Amino acid sequence: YDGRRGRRSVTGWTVERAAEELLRAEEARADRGRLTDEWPELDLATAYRVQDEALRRRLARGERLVGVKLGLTSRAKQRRMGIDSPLTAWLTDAMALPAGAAVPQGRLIHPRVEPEIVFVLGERLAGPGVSAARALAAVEHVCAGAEVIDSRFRDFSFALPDVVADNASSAAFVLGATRLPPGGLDLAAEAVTVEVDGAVVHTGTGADVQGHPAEALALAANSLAGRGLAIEPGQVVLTGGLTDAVFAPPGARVTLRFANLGSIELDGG
Ligand code: OOG
Ligand code: MG
Repeated sequence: YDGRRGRRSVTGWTVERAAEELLRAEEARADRGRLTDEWPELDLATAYRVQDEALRRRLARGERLVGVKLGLTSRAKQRRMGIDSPLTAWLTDAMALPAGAAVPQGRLIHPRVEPEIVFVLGERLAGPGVSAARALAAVEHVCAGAEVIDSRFRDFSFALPDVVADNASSAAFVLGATRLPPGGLDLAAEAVTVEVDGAVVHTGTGADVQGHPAEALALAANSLAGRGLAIEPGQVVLTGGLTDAVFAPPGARVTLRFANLGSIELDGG
C-alpha cells in the first residue's frame, strides 16, 4: 500500500481519507470506532503517513509546527492503554495553552490530563544513534508540562496504528513557568504528584519514562530519523506521561506538583 501514490486499499481507505476523517472528528468533537476495525491493513508505517498528512493539513490552515510529543513511554501509560510501544506525534501552536488556562472543554471530547517533563531544544537533534547524553547536550532548558489528551476514538480504545494516525491523542499542553538548564538537575529522580481537588491520585518520577526523560528524547530523535526527520532548535519535546492520566471534568482542579520544576494548575473548565 502506498498512500502517497494515492493507491487504495481493498477497503477503499487512503492516507488522505483517514487524515481527513480524524481531523473532522476532532473539529466536530465526535468520537468514532477504531480505524483498524474498518481498515485492517493499516500498518504502523502507513499510520505515520496519516499523522504526517494530518500535520500537512494543520499547517495548510495556518498552524505552526512547534515540536514533538512522545506517547506511551511509561509503564503506567502502557498498562492503561494496553500498548507497550512508545510513539511520536506532532505539536502545533494551536495546541499550546497559556499558563493559567482552563481545560478547553468546549472543543474537546473526553479530555484527560497527565504530567510530563518537557525539553526545549537549543540545538538540532538528528538520529540515528543519538544517546541520552547527546540528547541532553542539545537541550536548552527543561520545564514541567501538563498535557491534555483527547482521543478521537471512543473510550480511548485503540490499537497502536490507530493512536499513531490520531497524532497520539494530541489536544493541548501547558508549560510550567520554571525553566531550568538540565545540567544541575537529577531528572530521573524528579518527582511529581497529581492532585485532583487537593487529593493525591498519582505519583511518579522522571525514571518512569524510559528510565530517564533524556532516553525518551533520544528515542524521539532516533525514531524520527527513520522517517528522515529531526528535532529542530527551539522545538518543544513532551517526553510522555509520567503517570496515568486523570479526567478533568468541569469544576475540578488538577494540580501537578513537581519537586524542582514547580507546579501547574489546570481548572477543569
Ligand atoms: C495516547 C497518548 C499518550 C503519553 O504521554 O503517553 C501520551 C493516549 O494515552 O491516548 O500522550
Ligand atoms: Mg502525553
